[in-house]
Amino acid sequence: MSKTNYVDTVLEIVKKRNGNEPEFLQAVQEVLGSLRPVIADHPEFEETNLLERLVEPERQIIFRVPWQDDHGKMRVNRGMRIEFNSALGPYKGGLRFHPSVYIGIIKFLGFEQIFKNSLTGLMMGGGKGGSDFNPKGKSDSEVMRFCQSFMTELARHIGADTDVPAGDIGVGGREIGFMFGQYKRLTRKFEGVLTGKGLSYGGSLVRTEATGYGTVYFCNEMLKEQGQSFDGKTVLVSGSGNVAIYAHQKATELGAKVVAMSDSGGFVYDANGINLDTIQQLKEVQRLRIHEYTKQHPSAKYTEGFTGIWSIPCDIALPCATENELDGEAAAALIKNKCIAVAEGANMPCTPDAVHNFIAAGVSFGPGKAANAGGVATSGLEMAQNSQRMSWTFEETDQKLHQIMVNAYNVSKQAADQYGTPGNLVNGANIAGFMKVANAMLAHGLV
Ligand code: NDP
Ligand code: 2IT
Repeated sequence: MSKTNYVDTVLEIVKKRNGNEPEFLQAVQEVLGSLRPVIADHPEFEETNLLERLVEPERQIIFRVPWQDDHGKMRVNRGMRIEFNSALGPYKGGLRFHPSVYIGIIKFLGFEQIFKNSLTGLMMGGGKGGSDFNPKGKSDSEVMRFCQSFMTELARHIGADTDVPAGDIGVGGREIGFMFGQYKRLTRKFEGVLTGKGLSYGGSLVRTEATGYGTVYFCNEMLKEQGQSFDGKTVLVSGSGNVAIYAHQKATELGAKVVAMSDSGGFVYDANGINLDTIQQLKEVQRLRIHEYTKQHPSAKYTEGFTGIWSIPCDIALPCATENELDGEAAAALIKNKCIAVAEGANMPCTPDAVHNFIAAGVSFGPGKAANAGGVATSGLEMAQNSQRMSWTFEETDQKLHQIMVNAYNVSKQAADQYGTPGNLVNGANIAGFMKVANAMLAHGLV
């Protein structure tokens, strides 16, 4: 088998075994596509079938989650946890509660997480989990009963040194609290088994803000490369959840104006800037839809459909909602409107066509596995604080987060240079993330 064919051979195997999981295939194709020059340089990876091992999760757990709704009716959802790779540490990654969740989504997220966690420089393996449970419209009691049932099964598989879940779409502080309570009750252990915990029971300052802040810190490094900054720039932020809100906050702090935000129903646009207090009240406190925003801000305009946001002229775009929310056409519109930088706050929000268009047009592009690594990095800092039984100040933690993001940018940029595609942070992040994991796997022998 020739060296250049090794990647194609593995891709064929992955397609054959996971043909009905398009998101997982997309993620694997992107990473392996970047690795061709590395594989050519390192015959030991092919000799040890390292890629075949890398694309197969170490463990996949799928379970029934029975729960009772407020009317006493028995309901059932599917729960899952993919423990993908533990070469660098305990499995680490979020839980997603959304009706679209199935094994292919969790595998794509778990696969991305391996390289993302590697890029943080902290010792964390890759994992992901979740359920097709839809928290929208459910009462707090229903969410609690679901979380308790979900944890009743999950508890036997996780632990502070084994597998440490956190939040993702549909899982925030409320859900983490319910799951932590149930874990503690079942195991009689008060330990750092989840991150994103409340500050009163072992959470870390900055974890709530971390993904959004980190994305802006990363994007700021991309802008510096062009001799630019956030100051005075017009920014689009898609989504209005955890990542989007704190991306808005940090971009605004650095002098930018965020003119649009969205949810799965549509987007609001206001040339004078989107008021973050109103968004936080609507989304974090009241859990309402974003169209409610215009009631308080009549100058803002609501448009149905969440993809239209990308046709608004901007300097910087931060997709912070969900996978494949920004396609080739949307990228073409952003390029036409002279957008200079795109950083992915969400996981895989840009389709392969969109990424291709940005890179071909010379738009500075920050891939999610590097640009949104701030969330899991700060989860790693939460684990460190839990192990020490200490907590650090906001400033100290934020400084560490900032340094991790600058470092993730630098290692990605260096790897892109070293392997012949200067400026291509997609290749750079994939290669830099991969090398550390691959070398650890080699050191561990046949695992
Ligand atoms: P939240 O649940 O807090 O918010 C999600 C936002 O995205 C909401 O505005 C939601 O709208 C929108 N959204 C979700 N699904 C869809 C969809 N299918 N179509 C359109 N819009 C959608 O989640 P997060 O902010 O935590 O996560 C956002 C993204 O960031 C995800 O890709 C996640 O994997 C990624 N991420 C999160 C990290 C974290 O620490 N939380 C860390 C790194 C990445 P609606 O309310 O209408 O559903
Ligand atoms: O996609 C992600 O990196 C997350 N949802 C955060 C994971 C974590 O363990 O903090």
